[in-house]
Amino acid sequence: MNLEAYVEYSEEVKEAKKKGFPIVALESTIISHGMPYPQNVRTAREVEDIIRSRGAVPATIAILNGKIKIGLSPEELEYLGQASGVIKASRRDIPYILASKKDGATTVAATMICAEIAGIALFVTGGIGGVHRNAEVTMDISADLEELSGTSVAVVCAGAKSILDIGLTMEYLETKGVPVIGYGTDSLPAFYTRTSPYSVNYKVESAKEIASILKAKWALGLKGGVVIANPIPEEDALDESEMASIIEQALKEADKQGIKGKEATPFLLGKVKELTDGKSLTANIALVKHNAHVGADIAVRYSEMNSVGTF
Ligand code: PSU
Ligand code: MN
Repeated sequence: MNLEAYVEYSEEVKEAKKKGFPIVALESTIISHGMPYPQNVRTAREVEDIIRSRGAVPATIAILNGKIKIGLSPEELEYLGQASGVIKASRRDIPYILASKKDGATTVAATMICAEIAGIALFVTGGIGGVHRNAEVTMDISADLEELSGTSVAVVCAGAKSILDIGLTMEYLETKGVPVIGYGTDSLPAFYTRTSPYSVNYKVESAKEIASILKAKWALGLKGGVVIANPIPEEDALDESEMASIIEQALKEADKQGIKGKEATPFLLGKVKELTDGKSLTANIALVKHNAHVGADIAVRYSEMNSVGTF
């Protein structure tokens, strides 16, 4: 299969691949649809720097002018952060965007696909998509969950946001055989808050332990992803009951305006930001940075384990 027509690596990532350095993938929907400019570009840069400072190489993934980019230049990042008309790209959108030479910001699902193509095992983001509330009527279930079932990339996130039905999201992941590992926590984090009424499958305390879980899963040929749920730092967490009522309000507003499909998640994120006077954005930035730190540590351990060839 000749992928050269579709996939392009940045110099930094090309070099890292050649030398066998640990690499961490980053998504771009969070940049184009998840945060406003200029905080989006600044955060993306800072997240990349955190990954470098922990001894790994960042690879922000997006589709630009019909090419999948594994690693973005500062100019490309800036462009993506400001451009309008960038398509939110999940699995189904990739072929059209490539063929029509358009721009696409990759979701968790699409970033996992591109990371797997690039041979990158670790991926850091803020929150994954999931089963939306009322999905028994709307059937709105994020393609992120399907991707986690079959694409072998581990995703570090801050758990599932309560704009989703967290319980149904956990059930779906169980059905699909996706492990949900808590990093230092028994409780599944709910993005803005450190806990939720749901438990993770397993609590682990170190990056090394997570790396051995990944190694065991993929050594056995158990295809698919792993969710590594890393709680937002204590000092950045938002108040649980306040967030619950704000999310209710955002969901009502979405319903009133008839927001559906791929617009739902960006709309809800924007509404929550508005209703918290920007506090949700500050929390979002803090948790992504924390995830970058943890994700890089796991990538370094995973890479050590594989190069030494021990169990
Ligand atoms: N959750 C967030 N921020 C985000 C997203 C989710 O807190 O930016 C983005 C991610 O790119 C995720 C996508 O993959 O939304 C899920 O969209 P949907 O629910 O339409 O599948
Ligand atoms: Mn959806």
